[in-house]
Amino acid sequence: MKYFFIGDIHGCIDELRDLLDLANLNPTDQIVSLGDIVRKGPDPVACARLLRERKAKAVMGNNESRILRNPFRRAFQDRELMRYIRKLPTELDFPEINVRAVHGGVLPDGRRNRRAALTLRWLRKGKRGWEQSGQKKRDDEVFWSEVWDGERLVVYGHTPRKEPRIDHKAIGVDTGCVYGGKLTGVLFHGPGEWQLLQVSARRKYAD
Ligand SMILES: [Mn+2]
Repeated sequence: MKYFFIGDIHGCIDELRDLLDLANLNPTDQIVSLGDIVRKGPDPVACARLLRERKAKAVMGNNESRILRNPFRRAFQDRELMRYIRKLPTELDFPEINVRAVHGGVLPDGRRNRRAALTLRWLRKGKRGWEQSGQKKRDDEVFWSEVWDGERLVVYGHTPRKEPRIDHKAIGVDTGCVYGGKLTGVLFHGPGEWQLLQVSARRKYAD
């Protein structure tokens, strides 16, 4: 059984289909979305539907959380999608491959933290050690995955980059598909045995 973790989809249904074709999974393999399935891109409802059809698991992203908080963002008016989003956990743990899946990141103490799970990027040194900072880097701040040294390999999205970011104990796979970049997935054959798979965005859907 393999596990396939997919970065920020943002409604990019064509690229999601392309990536799943490329992965060529067996029916018993497990698909896991790393959150931000919705907003910005062309068809979030189709993406959520396809993930459900493939019995995918998913963690909540800050964009799912935003839709739940703000009734005016419930523009999809799709009750099935809203029900799906409401049930998403903030983290998923896969002891069998020693992986922890989260949208944003994990604080160095390793404790479950909803805010970090949804939005973590930069850490600053506080009185009691590292604490979560803002979404843009300032002086003396470090990206959380640079200092993460917990038991699990953390697979995450949220922070778009040209290429996936590989750290000692973390793999970041948001490659900005909705901004015209790539949709990236990481396929685990076993603990520590993984490969990156990517498809290019067919076009730029958002700035
Ligand atoms: Mn995000």
